[in-house]
Amino acid sequence: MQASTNASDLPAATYIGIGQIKPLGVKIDVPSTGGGCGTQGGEGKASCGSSGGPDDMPAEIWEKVKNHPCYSEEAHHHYARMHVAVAPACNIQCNYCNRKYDCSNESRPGVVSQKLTPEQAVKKVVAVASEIPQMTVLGIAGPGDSLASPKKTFETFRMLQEQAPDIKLCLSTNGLALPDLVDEICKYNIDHVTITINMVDPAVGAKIYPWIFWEHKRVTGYEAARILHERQMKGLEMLTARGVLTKINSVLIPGVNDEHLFEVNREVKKRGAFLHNIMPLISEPEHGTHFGLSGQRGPTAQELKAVQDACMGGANLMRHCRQCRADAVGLLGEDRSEEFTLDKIGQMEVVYDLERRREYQQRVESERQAQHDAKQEALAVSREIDVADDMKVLVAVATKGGGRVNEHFGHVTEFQIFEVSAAEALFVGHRRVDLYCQGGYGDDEQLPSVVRAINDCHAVLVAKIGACPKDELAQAGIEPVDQYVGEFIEKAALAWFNDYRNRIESGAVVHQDRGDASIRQGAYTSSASAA
Ligand code: CLF
Ligand code: SF4
Repeated sequence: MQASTNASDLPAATYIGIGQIKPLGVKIDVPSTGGGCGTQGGEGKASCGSSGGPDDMPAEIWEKVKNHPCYSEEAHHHYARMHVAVAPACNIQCNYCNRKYDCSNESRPGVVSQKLTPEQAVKKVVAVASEIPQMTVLGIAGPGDSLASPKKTFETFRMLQEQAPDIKLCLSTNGLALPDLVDEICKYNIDHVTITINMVDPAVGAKIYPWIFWEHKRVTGYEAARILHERQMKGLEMLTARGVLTKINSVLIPGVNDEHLFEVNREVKKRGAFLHNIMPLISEPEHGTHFGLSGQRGPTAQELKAVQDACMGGANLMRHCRQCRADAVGLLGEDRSEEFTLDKIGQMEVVYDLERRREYQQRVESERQAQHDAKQEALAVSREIDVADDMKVLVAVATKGGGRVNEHFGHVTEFQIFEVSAAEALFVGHRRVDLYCQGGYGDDEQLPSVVRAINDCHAVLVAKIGACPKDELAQAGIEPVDQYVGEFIEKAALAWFNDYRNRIESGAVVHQDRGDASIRQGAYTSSASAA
């Protein structure tokens, strides 16, 4: 197992999570009072991975994932990550990429990052870590491929480790250069590596990659995909052998690799991948990509879920990816990069207080423990109820973080989606929407698009909602629920579900299946998310 200095500096905690966490963006005060698994062999329990807890995996794995918002679904409610755009070059071409924008393997088209030198990048990370104490992970994810610019990538990690040893290091790559750089990855204690693997059959790969740059020349077609595939598999095996946690990102491209991703899932599991993240293709003509211009569409919400569900039982699935940009800052689903431009950092008084970060994160741990306990209690109650069927429904939740129902319907830019049954309440995805509330008033023109985004849900849990959206949601067959304000999400979702079942039984409501929903395509601007 690879030695890790960055993870071991964090306080030992029983479970992860948020004490009196303050809203992101608020400076912390000095607290007055203290404040999966067999993953390496791919033979772990089905429950481990992104939704797993400390009981599902060896302690050393838990230490690595417990506060990584991408590797632990639970952590993503509480911990933030940031990216620095230090790696501009790329050594392959993907049909869903336009180099004008960031690498779509780990971000999305439509926004361009401010490129940084390693020195600028480290300065930025330290500034962000001082302001956002729950920022625990630095990722390098472009804007090209992190390993196509290895000097810049590793120099950034090296310098950061000296200045901020408690921050976990993470990188994302297409895998072509990976086998040659595994030693460097281990040398810098990079515990988390993502490889984008869209195929294990070069015939499928030839439809996704027009060329790669290999041994000083451009290679095209089947041969290009074959080389890429071999390098990806070799890199994954080498990382597994060294104890580095690997996540596999796959872009779901309907009609190209949708049926093939099941095989990808099995092959990466065999080689020890910790997680498999199946992401929707983002493809619009205005992005200028080959797929965008040739009319290749992305999947619907139900198509994505169906492929993810079909892969259950193989490599553990990540379903909370936000396809964030190469300079993203904040909780997954929010983007605070505008607050940390080089100009603004230059004016900040930066004090990196490791002790204060630890104390803050301990409060996060308490809150996470409370969320975990609340879910277990709610599940125990729910499982007592005698049910004859295995009904499952989707519920949309308005939250601004902390794992609670705490957002006004009109302020939502992203709903979290939970699948609820008598036996579980599981996060299964998110849906981006345009803000309904504009300048204090509801924008009725936005409502249909919001309804479309959660059209497959039976209810939406909110902290508050106005009369007009309430009526429109009800007419669409989605129940607006505002009686669980401030409650932990899973507890609230299970309570609503049990109440819903009671109403079905009493004849007060008739249960009906819901239709499909749309995944929002295109750019996700920081102004929209910050509003
Ligand atoms: Fe960044 Fe990626 Fe590390 Fe996370 S993102 S390099 S593993 S720290 Fe996370 Fe963003 Fe999805 Fe990536 S939500 S795009 S999976
Ligand atoms: Fe674009 Fe990333 Fe593919 Fe390179 S690896 S072509 S930057 S999507």
